[in-house]
Amino acid sequence: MGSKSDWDIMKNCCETLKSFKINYDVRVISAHRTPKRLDKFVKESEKKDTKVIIAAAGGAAHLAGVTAALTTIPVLGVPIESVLKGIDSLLSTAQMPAGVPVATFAIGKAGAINSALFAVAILATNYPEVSRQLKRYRANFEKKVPKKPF
Ligand code: RP5
Repeated sequence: MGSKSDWDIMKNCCETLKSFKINYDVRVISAHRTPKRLDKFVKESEKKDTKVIIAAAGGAAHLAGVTAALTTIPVLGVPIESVLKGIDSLLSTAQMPAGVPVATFAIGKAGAINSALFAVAILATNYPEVSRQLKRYRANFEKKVPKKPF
């Protein structure tokens, strides 16, 4: 995430990954404040055979796009709420010119959780146990939705 201030939202992403027993690492890395740290992180991620990178940032949110430019590891972008209510973050993350994609999620908590679930779905294509867990999660999810509103 681009700042420590993003953690309150991004902890929801980590909790979701944890619930699927997915190994993850959490860093504060800013594309504009710590560009060298970003470059180092991406190089290390490639060496470690990291499968997915989730990048969360707010405002002029270029973290996901710059990360995607440095690697072919799939990059999932989470726009963080900002003074413009996250619309700036959403557009900065989603509106990548053709050639370097960032899979972009909803602003804030929903995006944080869904980015984790999407990472799980990517992993599920190669790891049958993860696929089973995801199917179980969806089945339970459905049970929680009441059939009537009263
Ligand atoms: C972005 O600027 C960060 O991702 C954060 O959402 C926003 C504000 O950062 P702070 O000023 O709170 O560190 O780069």
